[in-house]
Amino acid sequence: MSSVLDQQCINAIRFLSVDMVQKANSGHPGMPLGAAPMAYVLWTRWLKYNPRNPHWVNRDRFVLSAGHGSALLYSLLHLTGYDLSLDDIRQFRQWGSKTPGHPERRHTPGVETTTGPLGQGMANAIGMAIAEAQLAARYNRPDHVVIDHHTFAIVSDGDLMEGVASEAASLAGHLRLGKLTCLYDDNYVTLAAGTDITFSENRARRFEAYGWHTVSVTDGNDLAAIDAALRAARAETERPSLILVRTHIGYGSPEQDTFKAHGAPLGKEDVRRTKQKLGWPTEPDFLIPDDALAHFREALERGAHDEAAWNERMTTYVTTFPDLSQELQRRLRNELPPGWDADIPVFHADAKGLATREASGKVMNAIAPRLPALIGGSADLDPSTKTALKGLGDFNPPNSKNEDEQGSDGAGWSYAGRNLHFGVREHAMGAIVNGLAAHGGFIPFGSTFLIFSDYMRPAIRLAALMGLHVVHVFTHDSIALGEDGPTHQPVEQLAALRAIPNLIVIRPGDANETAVAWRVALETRDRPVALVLSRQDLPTLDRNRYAPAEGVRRGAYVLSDATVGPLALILIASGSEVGLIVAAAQRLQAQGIAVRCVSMPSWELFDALPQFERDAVLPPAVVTRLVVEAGVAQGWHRFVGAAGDVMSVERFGASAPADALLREYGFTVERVCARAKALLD
Ligand SMILES: Cc1ncc(C[n+]2csc(CCOP(=O)(O)OP(=O)(O)O)c2C)c(N)n1
Repeated sequence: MSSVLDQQCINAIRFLSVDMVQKANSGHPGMPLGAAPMAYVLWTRWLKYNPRNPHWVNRDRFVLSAGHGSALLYSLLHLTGYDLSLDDIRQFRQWGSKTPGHPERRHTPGVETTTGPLGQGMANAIGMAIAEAQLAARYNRPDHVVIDHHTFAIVSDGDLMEGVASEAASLAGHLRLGKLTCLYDDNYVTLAAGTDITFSENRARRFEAYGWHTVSVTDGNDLAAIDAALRAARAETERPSLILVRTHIGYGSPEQDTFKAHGAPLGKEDVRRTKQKLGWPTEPDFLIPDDALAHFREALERGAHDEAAWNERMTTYVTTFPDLSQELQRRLRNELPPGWDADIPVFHADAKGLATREASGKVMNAIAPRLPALIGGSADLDPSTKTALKGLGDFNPPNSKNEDEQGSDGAGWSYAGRNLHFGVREHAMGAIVNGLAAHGGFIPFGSTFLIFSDYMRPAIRLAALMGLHVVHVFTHDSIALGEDGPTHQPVEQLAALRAIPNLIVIRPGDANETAVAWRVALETRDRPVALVLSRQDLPTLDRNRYAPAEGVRRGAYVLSDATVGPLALILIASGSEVGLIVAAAQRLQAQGIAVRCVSMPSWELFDALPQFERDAVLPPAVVTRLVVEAGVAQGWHRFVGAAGDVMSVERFGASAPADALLREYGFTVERVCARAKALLD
């Protein structure tokens, strides 16, 4: 039985949301109307948070995966006392407001992750639950539990339909993330239809098959049943829980149970009728009864108390485990430990050289023991991407030691393990590393072939939008991967990644550039970085002869310069083509052509330089410029100008050995020299 006060509180959530949407004349009233009761029970009885300190480390994480229901979240944040005023609520979806169309991390206090693209939030929540499990396993000690929180998400039909959430849910079940609970707003309606025309599998059984614990609540207005389901989820420590709550989209409105209630303001008249139907005063708008507000604001005292209790535990922990606590706190402050880079190798000049993926693997393994925040893995490709952190354990549930330990790094299976095995789930990997980064305490990395960055692009984009510090390791970066053929050979992927704002893409040209690229990737605290690496060996340049690889930090730098005469030509390349332009430059130089070689691993880093520094690398007076890159030319023209040229790949690759492909596609010293001369002519 719910009390009058409960009903008041629930209706306060409902009608704040409805009024927000109505005033903005834009937004989604249906979901908050139906989901308000479950949100109310969760936020007043179960969720642990301190509205005065949204960054409290040990808070429960809450993700509104159905981000279109943002009005619901803003209502909760305002009512419980976060720094989100009624004025902010009134400014829903307006320019410069703290209440954007969909929840945005770093924009609104209390919003943990940016949601809206369906499925992502649920997968982020799974990343957050992994984060909690890993930190708890590494830092908690008997009687000294400092990391101990739950992760909750409200998910919708759209979330459960999307592949990314399905991939992540499958992994969450396998990983037995018992402290994760998803409340499913099971309302049988999506944006454009009833679910009966698209979505008819038994969702509970599907999640049970994934290894989840499920509970059904047949009436989404039954607070006692929702509460009991949350209690059952809390009691279940071995499996993640999905609570299927039968709700009604647009509850109480004339359009209840239809898709018309999903994503459009109800309209003045229907707002009035809905308020009347649910026993709510029709005036004024944005009404919050004092009793309801007082009840919600109990969260302030509860939160302050919970955080104070945790602070006490932390104080004891700090004195009992000074080293551990220092490490933990440094991680939570997002700082690199002193000496983290002390073991990064220097690679000696070598004409045969090594693949940049190999160099990357060596660098990662030199850094990882000194940098506990570095955790990650690949989508079933680490033998190829070289991203395994040797001897640092595999992340899997305790006592799950598989009989068949294929793929193990050999140092044991536990939640303290730092190698995450994502399985063949690129999209979930992208969203899960976002969840780890959003949680805090991690510099997560994910890895796959560059071609499959397409499979995780939505998550990469969101990392860039959120400014999350994650590192992507993309190997097999061009047609030169060889025999696997055009399905595996990236052509347009580099351009596609460079097109994402706020993502740093680095394609290093040799082993030492790779080492610097990793430094940049780890020192960058406020955005994602994609490292793009070769499968094939690349010569390690002699840095006594060529400029230091530190030039990577500037995005582009002069590797070698004309020794005689005024500069006639600039050759520019990234990654595996750097060695090619270096060889071509030698030949052209021998023929008396004054040529400069520029290694340009990162457009974004270069673009960040002041104009005069960019001009020093690419002098405006020298217009004869040739770019060589084994990918589409798109975007390079702004660096070569109208008088320049780009040697690129403007069609799909082919199945053949790498040498043959490079020859057939024109990536030879002869062809580079010929193209350069044609330009000069
Ligand atoms: C990846 C993605 N595709 C499409 C959309 C557009 N969209 C927003 S909500 C929605 C479906 C809504 O259905 P449901 O998830 O059941 O939410 P409800 O209608 O119950 O509010 C769609 C297709 C989106 N936000 N994200």
